[in-house]
Amino acid sequence: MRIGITCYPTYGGSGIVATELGLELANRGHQIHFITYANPIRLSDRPDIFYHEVEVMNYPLFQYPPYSLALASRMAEVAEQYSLDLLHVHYAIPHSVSAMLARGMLSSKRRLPFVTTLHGTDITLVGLDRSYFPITRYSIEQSDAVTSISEDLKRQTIEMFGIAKPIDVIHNFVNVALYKPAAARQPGCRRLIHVSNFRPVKRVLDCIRILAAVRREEEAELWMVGDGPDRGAAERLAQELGVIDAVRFLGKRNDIPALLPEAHVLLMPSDMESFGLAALEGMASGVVPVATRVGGVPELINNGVTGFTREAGDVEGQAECVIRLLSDSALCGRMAQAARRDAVERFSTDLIIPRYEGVYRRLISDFLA
Ligand code: GMT
Repeated sequence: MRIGITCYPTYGGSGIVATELGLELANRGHQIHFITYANPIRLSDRPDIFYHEVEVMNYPLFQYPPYSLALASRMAEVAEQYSLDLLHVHYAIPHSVSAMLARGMLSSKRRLPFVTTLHGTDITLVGLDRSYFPITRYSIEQSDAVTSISEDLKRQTIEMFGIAKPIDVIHNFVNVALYKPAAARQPGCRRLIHVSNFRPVKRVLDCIRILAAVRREEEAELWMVGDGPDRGAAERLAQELGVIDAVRFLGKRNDIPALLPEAHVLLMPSDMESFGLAALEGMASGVVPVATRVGGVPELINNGVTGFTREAGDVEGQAECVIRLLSDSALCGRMAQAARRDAVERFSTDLIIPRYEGVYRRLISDFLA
């Protein structure tokens, strides 16, 4: 199939899923075209994958450059030039609106169905904003197929938007050949890791508080991977709580598969996670997640078996889980193995990518019918 993919090519989870999906689909022989404003991260040099940049012309009259329109034009142009079979857009706003326009622009010449994948904050935060609510609902309803990365997000989408359209749940996936436990971890290492874009929804300050509570009982250090608005506050809090020497802020990194297996425990104290891709990548790497019981996280982490989940904001509870793991290496090892096994058995690319291919085939055959 010839597939156009649009996403936010940034460090957010939806961009990572879209890029990994494109790579995996290309491995399976599909022709993949990324249509975005920048080359997506994790898109290694692959001559078989096309990248079409969306350029947004600025003009003094435009207080807000109309990116959605430039994207729609580019989508239509690429679809026509390369005879795309479909578009797959990740994150509803504004990508599904642009895809809807592109489909309309081409309708007299060719059919261009589009799939919208809902990732989380496109529904739970941004989509609910008064200025975006009606257009988000409309563009989801107008999509030829809709997928959601968890049952919880599907439920929320139906409840909040009253969507009648069928939604296929296709969980996030992980390349278990790339994300795998280290052959041998540094002996005596007691390392916690957090990976995110440091937005308020991630509660990065809780990572620092958890570390401070853990260090009252156990030696531990924390790697903070990523960057974003709450990084400065996290650094200040680490100073205040006297743990700055035990925290390393590593910034944005492209070597996450190499970093993860260097840790024992992954912290994901978010206020909301529609799925929690970072925790899944940790599990595949043999790192036990200690996370919050929010959104789709319970669909991923089996509390007490493949990781621990506590209420959002329960810093003491999460710290206790970390202490249990660090003080009982047999327990930590058992849970790390269970987490890895679960990632392989339920969320590996081999299982999940065919689900997307199934949606594409259904769409194309519906259109041919
Ligand atoms: O939260 C992020 O890191 C970014 C956000 C996005 O849409 O880019 O992530 C969402 O999508 C990820 C991939 O599908 C999910 O694993 C995350 O749980 C989800 N984040 C939230 O719901 C807050």
